[in-house]
Amino acid sequence: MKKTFLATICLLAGMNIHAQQIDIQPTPQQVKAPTQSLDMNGNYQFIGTQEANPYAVKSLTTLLGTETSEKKGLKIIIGERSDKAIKKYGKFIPKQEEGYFIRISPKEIVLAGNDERGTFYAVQTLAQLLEEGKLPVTEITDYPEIRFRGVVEGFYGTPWSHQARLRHLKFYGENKMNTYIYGPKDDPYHSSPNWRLPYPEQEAKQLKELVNVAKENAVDFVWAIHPGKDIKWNQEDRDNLLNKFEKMYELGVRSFAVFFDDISGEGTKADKQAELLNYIDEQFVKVKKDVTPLIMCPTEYNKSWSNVKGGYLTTLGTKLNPSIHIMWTGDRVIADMYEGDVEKGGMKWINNLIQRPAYIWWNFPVSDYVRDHLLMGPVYGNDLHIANLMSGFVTNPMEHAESSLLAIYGVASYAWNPDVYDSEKAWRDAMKAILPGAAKELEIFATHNSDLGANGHGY
Ligand code: BEU
Repeated sequence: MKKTFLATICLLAGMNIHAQQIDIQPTPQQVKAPTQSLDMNGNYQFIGTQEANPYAVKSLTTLLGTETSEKKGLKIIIGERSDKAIKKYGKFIPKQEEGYFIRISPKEIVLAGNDERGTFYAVQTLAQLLEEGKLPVTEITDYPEIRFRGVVEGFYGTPWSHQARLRHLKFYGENKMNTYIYGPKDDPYHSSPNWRLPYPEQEAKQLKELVNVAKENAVDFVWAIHPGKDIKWNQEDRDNLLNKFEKMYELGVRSFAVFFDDISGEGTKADKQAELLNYIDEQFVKVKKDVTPLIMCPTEYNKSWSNVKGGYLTTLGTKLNPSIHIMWTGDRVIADMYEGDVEKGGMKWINNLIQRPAYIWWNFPVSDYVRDHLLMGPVYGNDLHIANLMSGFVTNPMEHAESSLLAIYGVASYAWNPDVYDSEKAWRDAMKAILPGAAKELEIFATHNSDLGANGHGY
């Protein structure tokens, strides 16, 4: 009798007693087990759309369509903590940057971000929850464990195509990655010989489009320069570098990196590098006000190539302005991260020398040292409990953009919520997300393309 009564109430409210299972990528921090699901009948009134992050609103209307009736239909309330529409839900929103709170009930749907990115991510989660016109009745509280998560296009070989980059930026947004560092070694305008010159018109136009698409997908487009092969430590080259950054700023770039990896000679001097970076920080980043903190890749970017007695890393640690991030690939060029200790190695070793948490440049699935292999196996090997020891985690992919998506999906999952990261599950989920119509076939292909073979890095 009780059951029939409940079922009748539920049907009237557009609810089903059978709940969907919640399986979100990356795994949220907290999910209330759903007991029912809600039929989304297409009748909605949106509240808060004027104030909310416009890219989150755009993503919401792409998902659900535009508002159907002003004062009728299911209320969908969207916005950031400080917005009028969201104020009363403030106590439920996590305080972490990019965090969000979702409530799905027959009365209303709340998509509340701690900040603009948080709201965007709330909508990405909603998109994954919506299956065959149904949403689970639930509450989700979520935020990332690692502040900067993403990709560094930093390999040797053919740089990715413009179309591939556009596809990637959308994929990063959907999977809650917030960083794309542009630094393909074989772009002559990123590195020598042309780092001093502006991009030709066509390339500049494409970069401008990438910056805009990154913005729409809640991704920081970080443009990196690699000047160390022939830089002169004089005012002329300082100006050349700042002029190039100005040109990139005009294209819309608001995040910058300077790479000093894989060089020799004059360019490798730590005190000169620190002086230049601090100069850019003071004359450009701090002056502009809307530019994010600089990222630098050191020459001694892994332990096996470091000479502690030579003082390179210690100099960077003491001299570089504290806001500047320092990248690190681990104990070796190709390596996985672990806690370690100050004496022997690992995260604690490097953090102690550079006096800040390292920004991890993870060299997987990059294949520029095993070019006749595709690296499509699962993402594993990094310690699951060291998020607090790093400021960022970005993966260096293969020159094959599409085949790299499997690993990138795994990294997105790891970097958001490493404590519960499940390597095999993320790998299989990635196949379903990337090639839904042929996930089984992709699994066979990827299984046979997981081994690096013998390689100089012993990875
Ligand atoms: C991967 O082979 C790889 C290693 C390094 N030589 C370069 N720099 C860093 O890892 C920092 C990278 O560009 C290259 O892709």
